[in-house]
Amino acid sequence: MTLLPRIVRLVRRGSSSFHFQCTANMSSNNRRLRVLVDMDGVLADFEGGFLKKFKSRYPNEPYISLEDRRGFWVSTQYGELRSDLFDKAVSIWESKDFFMELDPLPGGVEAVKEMSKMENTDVFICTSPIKHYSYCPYEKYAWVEKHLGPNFLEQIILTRDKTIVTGDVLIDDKPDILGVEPNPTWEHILFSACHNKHLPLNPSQRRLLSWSDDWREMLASKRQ
Ligand code: BVP
Ligand code: MG
Repeated sequence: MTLLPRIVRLVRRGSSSFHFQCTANMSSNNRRLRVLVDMDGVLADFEGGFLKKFKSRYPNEPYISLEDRRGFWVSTQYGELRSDLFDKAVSIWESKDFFMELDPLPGGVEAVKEMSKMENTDVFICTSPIKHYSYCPYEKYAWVEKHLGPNFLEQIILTRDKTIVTGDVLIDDKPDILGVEPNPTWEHILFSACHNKHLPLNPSQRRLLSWSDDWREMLASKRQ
C-alpha cells in the first residue's frame, strides 16, 4: 500500500497511531546524540585559576592546595579554614577577567571539537554563571569564542538549573546536580576533579577520569 492515502485516512480519523508512527520514524531516522559539556572544572581550569589568583592577591593568607580540596564549593572550604576567607575566596571569581583567563584543562577543547564533528552528534556547553553577573556571563562567551571558535557561540547554554535541559549525557564535575526537574533526561557522567576524586565510588555513576579517558567509548555506549 502506498503511504500517502494511508496517511490521509489516518489524519481524517484523527488517529493517534498516525502521531505515534511519525514520532517513531523521526526518532529512528534522526537519532542524534545530544552531549552537554560543563565548562568550569571540565573545559576550563576553575580550581587552578582560583588558587593562582588567590595566592597572588592574598599572599599572606593561608590557602588550600589542590591536593587538599574537598567538597564542590571552594568558598565553603575556605570559610571553614577561617570565616573571613569565605568572602576573600568569592572576591576572586567575582573579579574582572577571572573567567576569561582560565586555562583550558588538558584535552578538553580538542575533545569537544572532535565530538562536535562526529556524525549524528550535537554538543552544547552547559554552564552555570555566578549570580554576580558583571563579568562572568560575558567572559564565558568570550572564552568559548577564543578557545572553540565563533561558531561554538551557538552551542552555549547558560543556566543555573541543568535539570531542565534535555540531553543524553551531561559531563560535569559537580557530584550532585539538582534542580526543579526530579528526572532529568541526561545521564550524568562525573568528570574527575581535585574536589571529587576522593568521593566513594557510586557503582551506578559513570566517571571520566580526564579527557584522556575513553570518552569516545562512553558516547558509543549511549548510541546503542
Ligand atoms: O560559575 C561557576 C563558579 C561557581 O559555580 C559555578 C559552577 O558552575 P558549573 O561548573 O557547575 O557549571 N562557584 C561558586 C562557588 C561559591 C559561590 Br558563594 C564555589 O565555591 N565554586 C564554584 O564553582
Ligand atoms: Mg563544573
